[in-house]
Amino acid sequence: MSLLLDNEFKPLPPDKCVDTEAFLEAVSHLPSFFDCLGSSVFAIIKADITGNITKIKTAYLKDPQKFVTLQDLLISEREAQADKWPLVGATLALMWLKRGLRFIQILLQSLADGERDANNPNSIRVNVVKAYEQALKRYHGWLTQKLFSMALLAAPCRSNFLKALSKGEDVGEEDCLAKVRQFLENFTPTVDAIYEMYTKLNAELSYTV
Ligand code: 03F
Repeated sequence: MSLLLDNEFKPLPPDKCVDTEAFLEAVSHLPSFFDCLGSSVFAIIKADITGNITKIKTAYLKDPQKFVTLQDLLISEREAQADKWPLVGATLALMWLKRGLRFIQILLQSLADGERDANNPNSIRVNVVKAYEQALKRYHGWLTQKLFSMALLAAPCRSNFLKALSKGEDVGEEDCLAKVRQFLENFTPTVDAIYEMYTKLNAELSYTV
């Protein structure tokens, strides 16, 4: 079993266009992480992320030579379904997937930066709440926010979370955090580039679920 963090994202090219196939390969390793977390609330999150990856992959496989970058996919959908876009297909799936990726990025960054509750140093609550408030909360109505509260109660402690990232391998905490920092080196620019693409194409929606 390999370290989850060994499945790194590719470096972003100078034009900041994200390669669709490499992106799909990299995100495909994320859902299995939720299996180590136990609570059934994580199954809901896993299903949402997996569903979005599948939707993007299905759109991509219709014409891999045409949809080399994620931007190619979005622009093609905009042309084909101008009346409904961006509320369609891969565009909508990636809109939500990127919010989950932003959540993961902020959570990992906060852990790497050593942000902790001094009274409860083995809790990741402050890190998870920070990530939620910045990445997802504004898109969630009260019911989904309740679901978040349930997930928060079921969240693992810091040491178990780091162990889960290491897929049970016996690596020390500092080694694991070093891997987290290395993982973020390509992950953060990729997530940023996807956000910039949504802004540039005016594809971002702000409705709540
Ligand atoms: C909208 C919406 N999706 C969906 O309705 C909500 C699903 C449940 C969200 C529950 C909130 C949970 C927050 C996370 C708490 C985690 C606690 C952490 C403990 C560690 C969209 O769904 C569909 O996606 C779209 O396809 C559809 O068309 O309107 C559209 C129609 O609806 C969301 O809000 C996206 C939720 C993404 C959550 C990501 C959470 C990631 C959690 C943990 C990450 C752990 C870190 C892993 C590290 C791996 C490192 C390598």
